[in-house]
Amino acid sequence: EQSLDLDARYASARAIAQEAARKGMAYYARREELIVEHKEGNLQDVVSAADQEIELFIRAELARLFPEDGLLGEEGGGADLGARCVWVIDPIDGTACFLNGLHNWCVSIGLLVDGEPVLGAIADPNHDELFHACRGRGAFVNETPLKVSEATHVGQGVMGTGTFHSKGKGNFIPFLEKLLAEGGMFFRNGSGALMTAYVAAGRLIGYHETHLKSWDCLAGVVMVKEAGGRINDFFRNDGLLHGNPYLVAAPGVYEQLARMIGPSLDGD
Ligand code: 2AM
Ligand code: CA
Ligand code: CA
Ligand code: CA
Repeated sequence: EQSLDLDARYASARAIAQEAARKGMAYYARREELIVEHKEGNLQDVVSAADQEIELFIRAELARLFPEDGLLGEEGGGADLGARCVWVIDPIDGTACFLNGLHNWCVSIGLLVDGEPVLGAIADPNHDELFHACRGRGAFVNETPLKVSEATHVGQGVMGTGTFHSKGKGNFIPFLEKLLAEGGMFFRNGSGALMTAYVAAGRLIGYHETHLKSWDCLAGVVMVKEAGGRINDFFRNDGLLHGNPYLVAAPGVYEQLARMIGPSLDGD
């Protein structure tokens, strides 16, 4: 079996995410000048030159360092997805926040090895937080180790939740009603990657979206697992390419949340 330099990939993921986040801050400072396009006629699904140019930067760096690896990015699509290592990139997660001057956006870079999420880096330049994890080595924010919440009931903490893609949208209000009925509290900041990292950090007890894309969560999923959390069967049925319903949570509340969401969570 061909040897794999995971150390180099982990270090590069962190360095490139940080550098891309620095570039993001320069665009953020002049966000009012950026030309904004709407995707598929959805007025909320926005993309700017910052998204496109930062993704090109990340792809070029990864292709230069690891020319045999595959790439999948929100803006640039997939290339060499049959490769042993596939990078999954969201150049700006939280573009709607970014363009509106809300500080909740980040750069997310994750890596699949043989189809499994193995490492991730999420850089949030507004809060000077770099979340990162590599399988078997723990999860961190900057140098501090991460651990999921110890909550055993949804009434004991804050739950992340949201809905964006039209798929599954009808399941959102029923979930929210059940959460509130159980004494839960909800939070959303517009970045699926940061919400996922916050679960790993124990700031949120869990995070559920009725439908999420793999580039929103792949890097964070490694962090949640390394920090002791659980994830649903998100990658089933081509979830990597098309997305699926999503739940990450602390182990003490995972089952309770999965029951509230119902069979849509891991169904077809
Ligand atoms: P994006 O900024 O990379 O498009 C889940 O909420 C995901 O949906 C977010 O991580 C975000 O990724 C995307 N999204 C796009 N527009 C959104 C909006 N107006 N509000 C919330 N999420 C949005
Ligand atoms: Ca987007
Ligand atoms: Ca995203
Ligand atoms: Ca994005």
